[in-house]
Amino acid sequence: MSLVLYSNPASSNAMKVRFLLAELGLEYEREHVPLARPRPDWYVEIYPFGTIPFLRDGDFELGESNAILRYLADREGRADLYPREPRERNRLDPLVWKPRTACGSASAAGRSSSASGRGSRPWSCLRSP
Ligand SMILES: N[C@@H](CCC(=O)N[C@@H](CS)C(=O)NCC(=O)O)C(=O)O
Repeated sequence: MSLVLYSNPASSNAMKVRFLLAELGLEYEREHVPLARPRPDWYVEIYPFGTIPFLRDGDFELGESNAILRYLADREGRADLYPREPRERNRLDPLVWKPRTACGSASAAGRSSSASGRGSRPWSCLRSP
C-alpha cells in the first residue's frame, strides 16, 4: 500500500488527516506512534521533527497536518475541498492556518467577544491545534 499514516488515536492533528482520508475513500496503512516524549528513535529517524502526524506516499514524505490535508486534496484532484484557482485557494488558506492567530490577536488587543466567548469573525471560534 502506498499511503502510510504515522498517527496516534489521541492526536487531533492526525484525526484531521484520517477524516480526509476517509472522505477521499483512500486506503492506507496506519503506523502507531506513541504520544510520549521522547519519540521513539525509529520515528525520529524517519521524521526528525517528531510531531504527529506524518505521511508517506511511496517515496514522498510529508509532515505537518495542514500540509498533508492540502497534499491529499490536490493529489486526488478535489478542487471542491481545496481549490486550485489562486484567489479561491488563498481565501481558504487563512481559515486553515490562522484561526489560532485570529483568536489570539483579538484577545491580545483587548477586543470584546460576544457572550458566547466567540469573536465577531466567523472563524474566531475555530481551533487548529
Ligand atoms: N503543527 C503540527 C502539530 C503537530 C502536533 O503538535 N502533534 C501533536 C499530536 S496532536 C504532538 O505531536 N504533540 C506531542 C508533542 O509535541 O510532544 C501539525 O499540525 O502537524
